[in-house]
Amino acid sequence: TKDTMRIPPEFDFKGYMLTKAATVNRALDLAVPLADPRRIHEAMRYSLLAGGKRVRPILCVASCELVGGSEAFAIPPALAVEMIHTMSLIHDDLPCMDDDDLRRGKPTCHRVFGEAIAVLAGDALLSLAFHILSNPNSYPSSPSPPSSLIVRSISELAFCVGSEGLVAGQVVDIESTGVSESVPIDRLEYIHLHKTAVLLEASVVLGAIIGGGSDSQVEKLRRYARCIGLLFQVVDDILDVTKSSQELGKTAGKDLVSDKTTYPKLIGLEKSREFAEELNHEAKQQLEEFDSEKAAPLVHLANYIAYRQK
Ligand code: GRG
Repeated sequence: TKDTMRIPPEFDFKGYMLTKAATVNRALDLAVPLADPRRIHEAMRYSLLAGGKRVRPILCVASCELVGGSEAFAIPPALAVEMIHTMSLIHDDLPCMDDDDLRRGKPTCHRVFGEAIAVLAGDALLSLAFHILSNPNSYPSSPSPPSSLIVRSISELAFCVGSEGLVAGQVVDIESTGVSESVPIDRLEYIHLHKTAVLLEASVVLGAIIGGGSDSQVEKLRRYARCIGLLFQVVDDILDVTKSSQELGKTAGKDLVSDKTTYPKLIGLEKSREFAEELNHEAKQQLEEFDSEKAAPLVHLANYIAYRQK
């Protein structure tokens, strides 16, 4: 019947994520060999291959394939965004920033290799990301993508990491930490858009650019990524409250006693859940003009971010 025809065909999301993550992991492993000096490459590999979910590289590949590009074109930008993600985590964990001992369930880079090597491992990953993205020989396809598309993606990524992107988010976050009054909601949103959404945006946009997407497709996918970036953080805040209240066996969780400003603190749990629903809906609206079968990975990725349990 008409109705059953509208139901999108079955899509094996788990299988999709596992397959793509395995491809990305193999390429990451090859991209950072244990060259000399050994210690720095050990540190880079330690953090890069520590078992992240690979959400950013998978978004990059999915977006490239959605606009009709090949997976091979998306591999260098996918590696680049994961390297930048990892370097931002290494630097974020340093004693001069968040001073964390654990990351992805393992001791942080500076805990294992010392602060100097951890700073340098972050710097080296940032540099390697741009080397891989800009070098036509990194593309496991012949021919490699047109150089005009490569240049556009370099510019996009460079802007997103810099002082109006990731770094801006981190700076405003630092400036907002430890202040006695709670952070206003527009500033909270600014921090999330810059610390989290901007790199998800670059991941999706780089995939769309390198895959040969039109300007209007790139902009649709950019809006999709911004929505899921903010969604990621709103859900994080919600899980913070619900998880800790479960753990403590009462309604008020650790979130309400910690000094971190969160969405549930500012607008309440119910409104936060509504906001998450709206963001998920808005993200999917951006995909409406694409072929629904081809858009399935990005639709499921939005749901995965919205309905995850940790
Ligand atoms: C970029 C030059 C430069 C400096 C870094 C430290 C810093 C500036 C920015 C901090 C960025 C930061 C730590 C953002 C939080 C990102 C985030 C949402 C992490 C969690 O991502 P997941 O869940 O992690 O995808 P996995 O481990 O699965 O990869």
